[in-house]
Formats: sequence, C-alpha cells, structure tokens
Amino acid sequence: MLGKKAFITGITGQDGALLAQFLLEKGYEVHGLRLYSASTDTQRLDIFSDNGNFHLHYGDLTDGGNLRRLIETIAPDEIYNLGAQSHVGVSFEVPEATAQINALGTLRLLEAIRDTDIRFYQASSSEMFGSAPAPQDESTPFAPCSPYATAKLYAYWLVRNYRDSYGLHASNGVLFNHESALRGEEFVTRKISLAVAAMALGQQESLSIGNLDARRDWGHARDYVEGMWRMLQQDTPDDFVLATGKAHSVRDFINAAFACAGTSLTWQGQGLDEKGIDRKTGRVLVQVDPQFFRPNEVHELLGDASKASAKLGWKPRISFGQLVEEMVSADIGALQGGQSYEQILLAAE
Ligand code: NAP
Ligand code: G4F
Repeated sequence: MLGKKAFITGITGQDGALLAQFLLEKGYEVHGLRLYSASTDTQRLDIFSDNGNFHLHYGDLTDGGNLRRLIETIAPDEIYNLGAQSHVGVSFEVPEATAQINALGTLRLLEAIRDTDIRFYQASSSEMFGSAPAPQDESTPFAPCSPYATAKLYAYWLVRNYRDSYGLHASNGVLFNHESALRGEEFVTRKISLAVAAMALGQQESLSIGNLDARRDWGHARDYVEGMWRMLQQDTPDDFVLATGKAHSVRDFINAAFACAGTSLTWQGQGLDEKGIDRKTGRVLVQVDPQFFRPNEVHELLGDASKASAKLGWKPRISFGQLVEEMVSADIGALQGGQSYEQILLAAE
C-alpha cells in the first residue's frame, strides 16, 4: 500500500479524522481540506500534527478553482468527498448553502477530475431513502425528505453520471447513521451521551429532546470508514449500502445510555408530554421539546448491507451496546477533564 496519496474533504469531521487515521496506518500520504474560520477547530486532528505523511490545506467545497488547484498540486490516487453541511435539521434553515456544499461541491470535484484516473468516493447517505419503507438497500427507490437529502441525491446521481459518461472510478457509499465518541455534539447520539455523562457527574439536570420514536440503524464510524476504503480498492466502481441491519429508536438509545451510567428509566405520558423518569428517585430526566422537531421527519432507516458483505467482504464489528458504552464513557472521561479526542484516537490504535 506504500506510496498512495489520499485527499479527504471534511477531514476535520468525525469520519474525516477516523478515515485519516485508518489510511495513515495503511501507509498513505493523507491530504485534507480544512475550512478557514476565525475559530477554526481541528482538535480531532491534533494527534496527527507531527506525522510527516499528514497535510492540511485551506479550501472550500464552494470554491471550484481552489479545489482544482489543490487536486493538481497534490495529485492524489484517491479522493474521499466527506465534506458537507451534514446536519439534516439545519438544512431546513440553510437549504441554499446545503445545496452549494453538498450538491454543487461534488460537481466541482467531479469536474476537476473528469479527465484523470483518480478514484473517487462520495459520502452518500441513507437519508436519501427518506420515506421509503424499511429495510432499504441499493435497489430501494429514493424518497428524500429534507434539503440535505435532496442535495445528497443530486451528488449521488452525478457520481453515477460521471462514471457512465467519462469512465471515472467513482463510487457512492450509501451509509446509514454511524457514530463514535468523535461525533459532533449536535447529532442526537452525542447529545444524549454528553447529557447522560453530565447528569452522572451532577453537572446537568435533564435532557430536552425531539422525536423519541424516530428509528435509526446506528453503527460505529470506525467500521464504516474501512468500508469507504474497501469501495475504492475494487477493480470496478459501484454503489454500496453500509448498515448494521438493526434499528433502534431515539428512546432506545436514551435508555441504553442511561443504563451505562447505572440509571434505569421509566417512560410516562404521550407525545409532547412524554417524560423519562428515574425509577429510583422519581426525578424527570428527559422531556420532549418541540424546538427539536423537524418540518419533515424520516421515521425509520434500517439498512440491508448484503451487497457490501458479498462484494467487499465488509461487516460491522462493533455492536450497538458497545457503541453506546464507548460514547458515554468517553464523555464522562472528557467531562472529568481527562479524556481528549487525541486519547480517544490513541486508545483505538
Ligand atoms: P461531520 O462530522 O459533520 O463533518 C463534516 C465535514 O465537512 C467537516 O469537516 C466540515 O468542516 C466539512 N465542511 C463543512 N462545510 C464545508 C465546505 N463548505 N467545504 C468543505 N468542507 C466543509 O460529518 P461526518 O459525520 O463525519 O460525515 C461525513 C460525511 O458523510 C458527510 O458528507 C455526511 O453528510 C456523510 N454521511 C454521514 C453519516 C453519519 O452518520 N455520520 C451517514 C451518511 C452520510 P468543519 O469541521 O470546519 O465544519
Ligand atoms: O442524529 P441526527 O441529527 O441524525 P440524522 O438526521 O439521522 O442524520 C445523520 O445521519 C444521516 C444518515 O442517515 C447522515 F446523512 C447525516 O449527515 C447525519 O449524520 O437525528 C437522528 C434522529 C432524527 O430522526 C431526529 O429527528 O434523531 C431525532 N432527534 C430527536 N431529538 C434529534 C433530536 N436529532 C437531533 N439532532 N437533536 C435532537 O435533539
């Protein structure tokens, strides 16, 4: 594997950090795109700062000239397009920016490589299945329910188009939800693990949450970044679903997270009045707040990854229970002042 170069957009995010670690361990030279911001936060990547094979470049998926220049200079063998406005709820607030980054950003990259033999991975999403009944696989018709999913669907079809039109080795990974202790704090799993950790340490009273009934197929991001790499090692490009094949509700995730901290919940009430109550003390620990509802909801995502299993030899290794346990204990460690993102990545090496 020695000598390969990868260029990762979205490297400062959850998957970017885990993919960078995976590729560096395989001997890749890793180049990543970082956004300029006055408050730029690259803490997930601090662990790689002394690694001579790791390089960050300023750039933006909304700047085609920048992307073209970077690709010419770096001359990567593989591009992983993970950069995105990745929050589904926020995409209802910033639909145009979401389309610029998630849809047209992909177009800019594909245009920059259409006459090259650079292999391309597109971070497509199970969110594109939207209201399509579960379980979903590569043959399920898409029914997107948000500006985020609609923009991702545009990018998905572009990848297929550029593959068919120009012979590009471009693949879509249609990934179901995957989480880790590096997950952004605005996503529901990390919001829950952080809140449970803070409550266990007496730093927070309760958790306010949106739709408790939404069901997601939650896997561990470390398993999923390996699947991305496997897609680009195939002789022919293709599109693959990555999923665990098990769905849990937001309520299930909350129960599991509290159990990790030794608290058992009982649920009372319905709809907006539903509450999660500590069985021992009778205290209300979870309440519903409509500010976290979305204008349109995807009720159930549950993937069938049989194709990835058969063709890529990919299978998720980390269970739902292990994932929740890892997230809660990492957040307890972080809130106690000990555990940093660097330590989380080191612990996994
Ligand atoms: P994430 O943690 O939110 O990371 C998103 C990354 O995109 C960050 O590095 C962010 O930079 C970057 N970004 C935002 N706007 C950009 C722009 N204009 N130009 C360049 N980069 C930009 O997301 P993730 O969970 O790692 O997910 C990685 C990718 O997979 C995303 O495309 C997401 O939509 C997709 N996906 C994720 C899941 C999942 O469950 N995690 C499932 C399916 C698909 P900053 O750090 O500077 O904000
Ligand atoms: O954690 P979420 O925000 O993830 P969502 O919307 O499923 O999107 C994630 O997974 C997609 C793959 O399917 C990715 F493409 C996307 O980039 C992102 O990584 O919300 C999960 C569920 C939703 O049904 C949401 O309505 O949890 C529900 N939820 C309930 N209360 C909440 C909350 N979500 C958030 N973020 N915050 C809440 O308080």
